[in-house]
Amino acid sequence: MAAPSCCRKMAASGLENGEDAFRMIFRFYKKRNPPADLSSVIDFSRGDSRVRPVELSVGALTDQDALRAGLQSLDRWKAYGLEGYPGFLFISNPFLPGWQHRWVRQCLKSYPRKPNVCNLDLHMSPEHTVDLWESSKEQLRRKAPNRRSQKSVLEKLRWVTLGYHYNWDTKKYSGEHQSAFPGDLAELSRCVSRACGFPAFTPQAGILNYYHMDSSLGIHVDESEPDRRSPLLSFSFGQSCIFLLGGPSRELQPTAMLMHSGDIMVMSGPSRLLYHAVPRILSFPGGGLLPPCLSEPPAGDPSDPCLVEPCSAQEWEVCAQYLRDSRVNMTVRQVLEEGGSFSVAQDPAAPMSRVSKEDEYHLEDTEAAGEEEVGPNLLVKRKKSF
Ligand SMILES: O=C(O)CCC(=O)C(=O)O
Ligand SMILES: [Mn+2]
Repeated sequence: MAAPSCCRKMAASGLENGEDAFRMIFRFYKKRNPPADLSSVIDFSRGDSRVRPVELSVGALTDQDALRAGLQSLDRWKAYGLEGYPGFLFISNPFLPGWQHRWVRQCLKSYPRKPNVCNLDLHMSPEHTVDLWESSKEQLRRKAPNRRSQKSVLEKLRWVTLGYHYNWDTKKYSGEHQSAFPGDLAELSRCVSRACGFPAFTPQAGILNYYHMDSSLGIHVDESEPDRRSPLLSFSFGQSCIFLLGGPSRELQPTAMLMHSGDIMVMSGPSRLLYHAVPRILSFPGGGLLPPCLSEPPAGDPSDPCLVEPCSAQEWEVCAQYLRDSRVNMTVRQVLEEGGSFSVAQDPAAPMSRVSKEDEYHLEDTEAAGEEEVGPNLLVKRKKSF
C-alpha cells in the first residue's frame, strides 16, 4: 500500500539517519508544536479509500445478548476492514447510547480494585491503593477546568491487569499470578468475538491503559500470549487517539487511524502480531469537553437486563471530569489455547519486541522539557508521575 507523500519523504530522511520507519512516523504524530498534519489519518467514521465495510454474520449474536452487554443489535454495527491488513477489524462505536458510561465506571471504579493489579502497587503502600475511586472522587469532582491542581491517585493510574496478570519485567503470564477475570467484561468480549467470527474465544487476561493528553504508548507487538491464534480485542473510551498499525517489522511504515470513544478493534490472523503504538491522544474533534456519545447522561436503571452495573448520575459526574482529558483503553486476550498449560505452552525464548519494562511502554511526553534530548533508544523522555 502506498504511503502518503509526507510520510514517504519523512521516512526516507529518517532512514538515512538510521531511524526505523515506524519510529519516524511515531515521532511525526506525537509532535504537538506545531501539531502534525492529520490529513492522511484514517477516520473510519468518515470513510476512506483504504477502508472497506465488512458484513458481520447477524445470527452470531442475539439482540438479547448484545443488550446485556450494552451493545446495539448486530445488524446496526458498522464494521470495517483495512486494505493490506487481513485479520484487522474496526467496529465504529457499537454501544447503545448512554451505555458506554457503565464500562467507563467499571474501568475507573471497579477494575482498579484488588485483587487486580495496577502500576501504583509498585510504588505505593497497599492502604493507599485499596480504593482509588474513593480516595479520588471528591478531588475530581471539585477539579476546576483548565487549572493545574494536584493529581488525584486515580489520575496517576496508568495500567491495570486482569485475569492472568501480565508481568512487565519477565514479559510473561504465569499460572501463579492470576485472579478471576471480571464476568461482565468476559461477556462483552465474548459478544464481540462471536460477532466477529471467533466463537471459541476465551477472555483470560486484560490490560487496561489509562492515558492523559500527554501520554503515549510505545511501539510494540503483543506476543507474550502463548496462544497467538486467538484475536486480541481493544475497546476505547473517552478522548480520541491516533493509533498506528504497522507490519511484522519496524522497517515497514505504519498506517495511522483515529480511535474514538466506543470504537472497538480486533487484531486477528495475520494482523495479530503486527507492530502498533499510540503516539498521541487528541481531544474529540468538534470542541466539546466530551465526545457527543458520552455527553448524554448514563442510560438504564438497576432493573434493566444489562449485566454491567449501572453508573449513577453522581458517579458519572466523576467519570466525566476524569475523561475531559483522558482516554481509557481495555485490551482483552486469550492467553492459553484450549486445554493448554503454561508448562508446555510457554515459549521459552523471551519475546523480542515488546519494550522492556512497563515504564518504557507507557510514556509521558515532556515536550516542554525538550524532546530533542531524547536518547537513541527511547522514544521520548519519561517523567514519573508518582
Ligand atoms: O491503547 C490502545 O489503543 C492500544 C493498547 C495496546 O496496544 C496494548 O495494551 O497492548
Ligand atoms: Mn498492544
